[in-house]
Amino acid sequence: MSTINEVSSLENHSNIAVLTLNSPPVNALSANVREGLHEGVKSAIEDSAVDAIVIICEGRTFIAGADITEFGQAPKGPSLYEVQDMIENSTKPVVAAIHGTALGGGLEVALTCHYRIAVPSAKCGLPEVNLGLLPGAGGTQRLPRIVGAAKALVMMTSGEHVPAEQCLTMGLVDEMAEEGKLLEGALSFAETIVSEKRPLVKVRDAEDKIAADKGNDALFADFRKSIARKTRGFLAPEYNIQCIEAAVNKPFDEGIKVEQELFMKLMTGTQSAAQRYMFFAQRQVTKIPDIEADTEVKDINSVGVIGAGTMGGGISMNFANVGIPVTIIEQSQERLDKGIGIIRKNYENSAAKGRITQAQVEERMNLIEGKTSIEALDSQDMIIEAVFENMDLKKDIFKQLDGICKQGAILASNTSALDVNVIAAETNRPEDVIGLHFFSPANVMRLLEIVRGEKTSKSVVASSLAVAKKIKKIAAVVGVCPGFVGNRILAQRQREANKLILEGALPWDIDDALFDFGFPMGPFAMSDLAGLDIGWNKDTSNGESLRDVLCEAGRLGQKSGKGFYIYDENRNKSPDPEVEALIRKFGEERQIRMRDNITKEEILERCLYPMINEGFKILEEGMAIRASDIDIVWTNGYGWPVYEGGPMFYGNTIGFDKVLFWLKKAELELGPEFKPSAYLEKVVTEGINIF
Ligand code: T1G
Repeated sequence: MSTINEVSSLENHSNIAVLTLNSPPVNALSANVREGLHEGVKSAIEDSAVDAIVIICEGRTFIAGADITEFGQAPKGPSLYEVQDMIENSTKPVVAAIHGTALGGGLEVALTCHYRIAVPSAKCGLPEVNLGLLPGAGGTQRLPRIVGAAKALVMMTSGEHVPAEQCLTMGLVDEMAEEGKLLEGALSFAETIVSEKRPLVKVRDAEDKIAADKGNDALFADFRKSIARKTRGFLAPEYNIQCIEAAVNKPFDEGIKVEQELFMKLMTGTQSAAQRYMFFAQRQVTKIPDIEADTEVKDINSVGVIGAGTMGGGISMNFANVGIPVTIIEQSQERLDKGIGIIRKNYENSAAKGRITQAQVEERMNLIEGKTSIEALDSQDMIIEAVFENMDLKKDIFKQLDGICKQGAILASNTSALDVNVIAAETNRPEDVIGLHFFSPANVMRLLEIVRGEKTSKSVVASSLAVAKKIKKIAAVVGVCPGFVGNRILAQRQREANKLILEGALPWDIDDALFDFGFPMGPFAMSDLAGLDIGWNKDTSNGESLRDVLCEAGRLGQKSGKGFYIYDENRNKSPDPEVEALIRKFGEERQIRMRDNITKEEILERCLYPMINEGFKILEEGMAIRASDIDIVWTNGYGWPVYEGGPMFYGNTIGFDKVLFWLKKAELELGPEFKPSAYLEKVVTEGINIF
């Protein structure tokens, strides 16, 4: 065996040269890996004893893409194109032996090999779209030539990782090896290729799969329509489609030019910068500086949930979905049956949509047991309280749990705003108490705020992070403060949105501005969806607030067919002049001077800049570990468009100095609520990088 460089080696197995890459964690195409590939294939080609070459990787996976950490750096070593040319133009067959995930540039390298073999557990994909990019090493031109335009459209705009069996069916993989025996399988496959004198298949020359789609504009038009809603605001999906159109309608090399031009546009744009930032932010968020790697992580093999309402039901489904038995507690059998009935309905809806099988519905329902006595929670590893937001009720429940639950059980509250330290103080084991703030619908929303109390043990935090990963949540560890991170920042936007409508901006103007920015819905449409009467009491209502006025007018939101908007029978909303009149009257009665020159830009500044400012206050107070954690919370729980990177990344994109200047001006003109965070001032004056 000869070492090519620190991440690659070459060894002849009789007449087959095996080029092995070993560059943890995911054999990304760093300069070293590219050099290893280039030099390894070159010397194997030059070795007269060699008839074929196998490229294989050590570690958890085949090449998982270009090395994203090298983006934006000065290029070193051979380019990916040079590597691919060396492989594709080899005079000896080159076989890619795939395990783990062959993704992005990794699959593009494999597509320049003449043959591909994989183990059944392997997956292949071109997920560059998730980084705001497109495959920039020929993948946009080679993939359609192997799987056809229709499949390439789905793979490249969804970024899905396609299982090996499907890859074999699609022709993306030519041979399957036995699980765990990839090298043996690859060597015998290479032998067969040599002994049967099989051709050096260059994917770039394959035309049969795309021939049928030439000029088929309807295919692309229909596909664009089918993903329009899901990809609203993103540039990359459209650019991926344009590359596939080029692959179908242009010669290979011209298609490559289209790919290169559109790739550079995305690579140098803010969207991809934001999405790459979010890629690493998602990997950083689980790293808690003061929690060592050897911190005890408790096994959570059974869970208790208190409350079978919307949150309790959704939370329970997360655990049943991954095979963890759940005991749900409700005050009455009737409420219990209602709650469990809704869980079954949700599962059956998923089965009806083909997302799960009926057998899985029964399997999960069998993992959910209902009880009407809290005494039943004496053996579970974790208990999650999900009753309505009332401190006295929660304190009482935790006092009871303290006397019932086994030692070492994690006692969690799903409170979305209350003080977890006060709740923990009701027990003799505050170190075992933590906040687990799920987002509604809890079985769908990926975000989980893990609220670390002042006495919460490191083991309980580490165990909660492990549980979050198990139930496929993106978890951020936050401190105890009103509204934690998400709701605390939301309050800033809500306050300004409510003030703006009394200054003359109409609810739909504000919603449109935030919708166009990329939020799935504006604050007023959101309020109508949730219901304007949450926490409203008609007996005590006195028309003091606009919400009082709307509710007193029977405008409770979607559920009453009208709120800030009026709704048709299909719940489609439209602006309502009656609301405009109500708002104007409300303003006149309070001598509020309204103006009609509030621009979209002003609405965005008024709604977004205070959010960024609050983010700085949260960092200042240590209520979040990193700025990127705040962005994780807002992109995964509150609809901040990921291609804008979250409030903190967005603030940096537009310039924290600009945000500071705006806040200072607003503080003078509009009030002390705009006072800039001291930390923001410090970051701007000292040029501190908060990322
Ligand atoms: N470059 C650099 N580092 C990477 C990386 C990459 N491509 N992929 C993963 N890592 C790091 C990651 O930051 C983490 O580091 C560790 O590896 C484990 O990752 C020309 C332009 C492969 C499915 O988009 O989807 O090719 O935190 O925690 O859950 O067309 O990583 O430990 O320090 O995610 O087992 C296209 C991205 C690139 C795939 C493994 N490729 N990676 O998941 O582990 S663009 C991708 C993933 C491209 C070409 C274009 C996943 C994974 P740390 P992890 P995992």
